[in-house]
Amino acid sequence: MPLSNDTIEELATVVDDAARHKEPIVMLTADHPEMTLDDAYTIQRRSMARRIERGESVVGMKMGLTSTAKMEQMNVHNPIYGHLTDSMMLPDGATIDRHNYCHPRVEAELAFVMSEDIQGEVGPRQALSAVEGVCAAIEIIDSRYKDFEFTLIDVVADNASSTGFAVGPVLKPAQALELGNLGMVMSINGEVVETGSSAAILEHPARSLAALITMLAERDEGLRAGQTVLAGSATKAVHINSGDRVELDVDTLGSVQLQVQ
Ligand code: 0L1
Ligand code: MG
Repeated sequence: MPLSNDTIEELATVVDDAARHKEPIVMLTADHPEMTLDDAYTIQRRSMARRIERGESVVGMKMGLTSTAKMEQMNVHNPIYGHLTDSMMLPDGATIDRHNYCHPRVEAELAFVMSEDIQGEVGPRQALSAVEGVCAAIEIIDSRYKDFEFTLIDVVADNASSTGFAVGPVLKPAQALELGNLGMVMSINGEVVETGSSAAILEHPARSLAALITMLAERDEGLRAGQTVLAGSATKAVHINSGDRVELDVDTLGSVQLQVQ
């Protein structure tokens, strides 16, 4: 049986407060084992509604758990999505404060910038036709759950751990670029910590974009022109600490950096 509206609102407040105050919480399914994936996506949307009431705006979406490495790390088999707000956007080269996070990690990603609204069940080619440009991106994920103990349903309710992202220069048009097998190298303080290929992002980043649009269609939603979409990580997530300089280089797309203080 789905959770009642009151319980959904209560749990949306719990995850929203945890993200706002950086206070880790016990996974929601511990007290609500009956929670479904659909409930979790509703909780995610209700927690976004709370952010919007506080003045934030949704600037895009992210795909999560897209690589085999990440799926194995999480012991799951399907990708998920989350919402990105303007408060999560960081300029390329930004300095972030480690103390503003619970247990932050970074992921090596690609991002799409949409040129048109798009909604419905689409394939990769159609999804790409609504894209203006593409860029290298670092995502910061920061699960709000204590000791990283959570199920897939908990992660979805917690907006897929979304916390921050920075993108490099946007290259256009995306359709003219070969995106299927770009080398991706993530370094911390000049030392390579993860290497991968864009092929690891659901086999092709455009497949990830199409999967997102198709999942959103289940709720009669779509993407809007101008939104940014993080296609998902090509590698495992890496913990960051004060003093770290994180750099991601992507073949032909260029690089993006973050500094942790
Ligand atoms: O971006 C993602 O791949 C979602 C990660 C969610 C789980 C985690 O916090 O590791
Ligand atoms: Mg990610």
